[in-house]
Amino acid sequence: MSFRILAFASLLASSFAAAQTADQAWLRYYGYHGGTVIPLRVRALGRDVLEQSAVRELQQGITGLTSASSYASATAITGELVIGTAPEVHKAFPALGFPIDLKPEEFWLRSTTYHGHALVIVEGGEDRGVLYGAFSLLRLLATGQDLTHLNLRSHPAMSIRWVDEWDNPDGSIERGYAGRSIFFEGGNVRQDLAPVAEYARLLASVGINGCNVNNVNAAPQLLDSDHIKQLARVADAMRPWGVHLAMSVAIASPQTIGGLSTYDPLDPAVKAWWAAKVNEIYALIPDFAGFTVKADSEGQPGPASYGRTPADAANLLANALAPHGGVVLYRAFVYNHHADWRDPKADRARAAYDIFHPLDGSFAPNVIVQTKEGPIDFQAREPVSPLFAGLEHTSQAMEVQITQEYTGQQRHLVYLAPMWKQVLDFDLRADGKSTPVKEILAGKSFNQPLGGMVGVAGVGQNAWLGSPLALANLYAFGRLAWNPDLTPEQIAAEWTRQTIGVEPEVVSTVDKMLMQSWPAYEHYTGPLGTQTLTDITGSHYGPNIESSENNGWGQWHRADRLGIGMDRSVATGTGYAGQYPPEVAKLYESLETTPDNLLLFFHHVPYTYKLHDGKTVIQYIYDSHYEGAAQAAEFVNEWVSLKGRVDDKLYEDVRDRLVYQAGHAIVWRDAIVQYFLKLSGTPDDKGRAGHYPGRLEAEDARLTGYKVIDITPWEDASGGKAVSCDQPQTPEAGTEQKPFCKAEWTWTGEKGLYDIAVQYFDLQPGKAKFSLGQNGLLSLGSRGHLWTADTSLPSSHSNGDNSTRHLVRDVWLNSGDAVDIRAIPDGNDRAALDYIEVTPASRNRELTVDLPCPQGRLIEKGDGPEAVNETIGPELAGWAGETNVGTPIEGMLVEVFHPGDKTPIAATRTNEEGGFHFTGLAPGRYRVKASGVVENGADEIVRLDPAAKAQLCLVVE
Ligand code: GCV
Repeated sequence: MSFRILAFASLLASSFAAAQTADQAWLRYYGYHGGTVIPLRVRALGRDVLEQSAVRELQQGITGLTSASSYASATAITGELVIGTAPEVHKAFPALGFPIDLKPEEFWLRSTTYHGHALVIVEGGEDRGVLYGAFSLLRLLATGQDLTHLNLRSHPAMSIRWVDEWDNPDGSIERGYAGRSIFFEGGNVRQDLAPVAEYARLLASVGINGCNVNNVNAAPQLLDSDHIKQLARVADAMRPWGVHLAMSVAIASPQTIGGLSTYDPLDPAVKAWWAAKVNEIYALIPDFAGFTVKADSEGQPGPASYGRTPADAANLLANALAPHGGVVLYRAFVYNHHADWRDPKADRARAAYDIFHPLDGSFAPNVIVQTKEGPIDFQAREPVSPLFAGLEHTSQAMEVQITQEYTGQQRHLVYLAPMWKQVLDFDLRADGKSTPVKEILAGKSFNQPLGGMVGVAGVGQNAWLGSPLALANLYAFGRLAWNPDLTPEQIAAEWTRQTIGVEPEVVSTVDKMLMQSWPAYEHYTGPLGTQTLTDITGSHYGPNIESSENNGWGQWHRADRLGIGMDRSVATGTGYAGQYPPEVAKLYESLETTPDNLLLFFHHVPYTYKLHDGKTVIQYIYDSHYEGAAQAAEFVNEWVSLKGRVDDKLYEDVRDRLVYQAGHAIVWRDAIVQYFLKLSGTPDDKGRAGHYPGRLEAEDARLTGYKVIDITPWEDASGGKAVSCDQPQTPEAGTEQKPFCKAEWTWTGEKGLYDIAVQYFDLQPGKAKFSLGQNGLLSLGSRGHLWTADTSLPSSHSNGDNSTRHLVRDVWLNSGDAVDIRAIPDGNDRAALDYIEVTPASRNRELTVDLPCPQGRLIEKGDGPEAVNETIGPELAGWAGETNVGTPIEGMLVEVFHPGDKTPIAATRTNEEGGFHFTGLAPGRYRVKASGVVENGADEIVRLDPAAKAQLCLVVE
């Protein structure tokens, strides 16, 4: 019996050395929180590669968990943590009488004693089970479970638990929002596959056993001999974690790269080509998982070209794969994207069932039909696909989207587990019996050999999914595919504890935010089953209501002056409702029994139609958008309440994302509300729609350089219009100053302290510069009066994709003050401006974006000290810059005087960010002067109070 204890420290070091690591997601192992102990000594009974991965992971994990906490090795129970397959465990500890009937992926975790020694045993059916058992044990430890009487047996509900990556050979990722591919670059597999191995480790930790690495819009060249060799390296990188490589293939490959004149699935030469190709793959990748196929869909060629069926194509590939144990995942996402929108009976939702249901029973045993969760395309809300009940003689997998294509593209927090869970739990009542989707996928309902879940992941080089909180979706996908009986709340809590923090308040706050995020998003985008109301022919991101209509894509909502919704009933509509088994069909057929949240998916109703609680549809549209946007704003407050309790960098990253989301939720809210207000002509009972207190439209401002433009679609700008700065960008003759555009308003409201939100369009490429000024001077508010529009948002023209807001806090306004925005455009970014919105100052400072002049206050020239109505402290810091758009000025002389004196008592020069800092000033009144570098300096009087720090902005004219 060999004891193989590895050096923990070196293991940790090697994991941190990799650029992109699993610990950036949830495998952080950062502190032990439980009330129990575990042996530090880990031993593998077998030598298999997966067992070795498991033993290393346990050593690394236990070391990380214990060393980062008060838990000391002295308190560890003596004895061993032993891992092995059932036969190995049985052989090593025959007296324990452990079971040997575990399924290959199953595991059993037990704590016991053996000859007086404590023993924790991770037993797996096969090596895969051992690996999953090891990760499960680590999860229990990391989430603080009591392991004193450990006795946990678990096996996956579904055999297929895959992620699909839609990566292209050039390194781009279709619908990916986290940077470039970890698999491909420049047409080939990347040299550096370290991130792939780390990704496989992450996947294995939640039980995912397959990874399809290329876009379902498949590049045929990946099947050539050279690329197969390259892909074998990917398979090698993932193998230690039990993640099997799969590929998407184009059904036309025999013709496009095989040199045949046809790709007819029934042609013998085509069959021979695929058989040879599959043999070639297995010679290099013996554990190859199989093929995924998108055919006859969105321009992809398919069997329909030869009058053949999807079953013909699927079986062709399945027969080639069968001798090697491979499978075909044939996607049911087959529909006509040139449908006739004038035809009231046309309905894309019907397509999958219409095409695949008649083929039930004709697929080879190693074919799995892969169906998206809903009948359209990953919308914020859809009913469950009826096809799950329509294939009783076919293995099935459900495809969900982890990458948030239609659900905020990772810029918005949307935790998708509650959506998936609703689908998994939905009882389709096939044959009048209980047939929840999760049991169909598990193969139980219809007694099928295979089945499972496929998650379109879209991981990239940018911290896997770009947004830290979006990783909860990848985690949840794996956990649900393993055990669909888990609740989204349980999964959220598990993930948060492992990833964000363990303090009860941290866990409960993050979990609450996660759980509220999908409903919030649905509310401020497309409620009542209207789908997402986004730009469906473009970005799939910002609002564009009419993009769904008058085209063949079939994402119609049929909104007109009188009503909204698709009639999909059997009696008067497209008949889609009739594709469900009778009990469910009946539910959706009737207006009365259709749940409100799917009403407009199934029925066309007038805006005045009353929902179950008596509220009209139009009022619900208004209310839900205001509530959703308010909820998005609340996420910021919730997260801010965790300041100091979560990692600082994570805190700032997430806060900035949530601030952005809150702003974009307002763009959504206003777009949908003003559109339906105009279309329906029905006012908002609560008087909000069309009324924006404190909003000053850019098109109503006194404009210098700026000109008024129409925004398309009109609903994406307040009032449909904005202003754009089309000034030439070369400096004016004889000056170094770039011309700027200006929009100026007169504040006619009460005097007081306000926050000013500036709504503008941030286009790429280009980084326009903005400043907010008052009475001709730059520098208003506590922070952020200067900013650069440098965010990367979709679309190349100004619209709801890139409409974003910047907030300046604490601006003192007197009635009659002139307030202005000045901007210098850059490249394609024309510094387009929609409006400013002035609201009473909020107390929540955390919304402030960190920019120069933190907490500074402008003291106007000529104002006496009595004008300084703020107490400020014995420490004086500030920022000096140019008036126009506030370029910071380096090297200015800043002097502090007693008022009336000519000799300064302190002096310094501004640094490269225009900043300066004095300490040790006695409380009192001072004159502060900035001069030099530019001719006219600024001269201000401030009062220093012992209680607080003073920060001052000096404006140089
Ligand atoms: C890979 C949607 C996406 C497409 C995707 C397609 C699919 O239509 O927008 O990018 O193509 O689904 O699932 O095949």
